[in-house]
Amino acid sequence: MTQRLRQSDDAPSLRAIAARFAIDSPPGAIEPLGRGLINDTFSLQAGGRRYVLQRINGAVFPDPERIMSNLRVLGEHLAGQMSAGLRLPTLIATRDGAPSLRDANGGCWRLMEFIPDAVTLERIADDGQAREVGAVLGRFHRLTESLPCERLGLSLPDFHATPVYLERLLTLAEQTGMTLEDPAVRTALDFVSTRHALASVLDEAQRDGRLRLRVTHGDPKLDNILFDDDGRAVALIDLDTVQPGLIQHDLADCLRSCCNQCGESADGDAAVRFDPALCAAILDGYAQEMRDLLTAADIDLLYDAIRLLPFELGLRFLTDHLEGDRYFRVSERGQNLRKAGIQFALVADIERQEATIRTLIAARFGHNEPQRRKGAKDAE
Ligand code: GN1
Ligand code: MG
Repeated sequence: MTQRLRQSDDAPSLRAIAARFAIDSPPGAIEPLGRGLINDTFSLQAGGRRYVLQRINGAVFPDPERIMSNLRVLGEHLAGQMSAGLRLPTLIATRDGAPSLRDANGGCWRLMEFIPDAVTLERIADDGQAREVGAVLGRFHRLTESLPCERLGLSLPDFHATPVYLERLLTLAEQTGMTLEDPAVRTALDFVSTRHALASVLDEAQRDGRLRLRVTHGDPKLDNILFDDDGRAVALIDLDTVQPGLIQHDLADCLRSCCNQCGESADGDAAVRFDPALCAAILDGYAQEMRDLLTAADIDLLYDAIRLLPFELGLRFLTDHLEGDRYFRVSERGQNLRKAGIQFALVADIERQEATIRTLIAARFGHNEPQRRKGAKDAE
């Protein structure tokens, strides 16, 4: 079971850990930071500057040092291109010059600069912000297009292997007959049972060569995008899952997060809905950066990806509920089950709007330039 830190319990040792990093001043106030579900993240003040101290969840990431080496490769690649409008958190080495350290319990810790004058948004307020979201993700993909993705290790193997998630859920459902008495679990499993084929749609396209691996962020949800005072999306944070993957996973995951204005927990009364206007604006921003780098297959699989990503996250939440909430942080029992239902409601709304979404995609990426896109495909 994943260990969780409570700041009150661990404040002195947090300070001792922070002091092992190469910062000029003694560590000051340390407080929990953000809404992440996996790692333990803290804000650290020291000498008038602010930092982010983080323990990487060793139960999730098999080799945390690999994350750090990926970040070094990515940082070096982007170093010359920072004027291109994309900031990433700067890593601070330990006093021994290592990128991270292990505590007495084997926990892996790292320290980053807190990106100043930039904030996350709880929800997108208008199309302008949505366009910015698409543009910053597109910029990340465009700037990393020239970084051979084999230079990155797998920080989280099978992270987007939806068929593996599905198989695991079905096996679990078979074994745990008892939990099926819960009508909400039953409803969720019924929803899944009519959509088995969906799980393999991107996997197959990658295996038969229609899609190729590229550098991906892995978690471009709204919480991980920073905006400056002028409303420009300027930075991507939470880079643990940067690894070779499919850009469709990134773009669709971003749409999954941003176009559901109720949020993943849907605390209010409003029905879960995939907002097509926000989707259009995000695709506009993304197309502005990436249109010329996409093949016909990249575009053809976009709708399927948009439907797949909430399905995949729903599978993961539901599985975690049945396994006893071992992966995603929850504040109460039943939360993962409720969150699975919200993701499945999003899938259903996307299915209802299939024609609209396909039209939005076609309008931005076009089916009217076969010559250029054929050329791009031949060049692969
Ligand atoms: C997890 O830890 P956090 O909150 O950044 C998860 C993502 C999910 C996301 C849903 C490594 O991210 O895949 O999309 O929750 N990260 C991992 O909020 O599993
Ligand atoms: Mg994350």
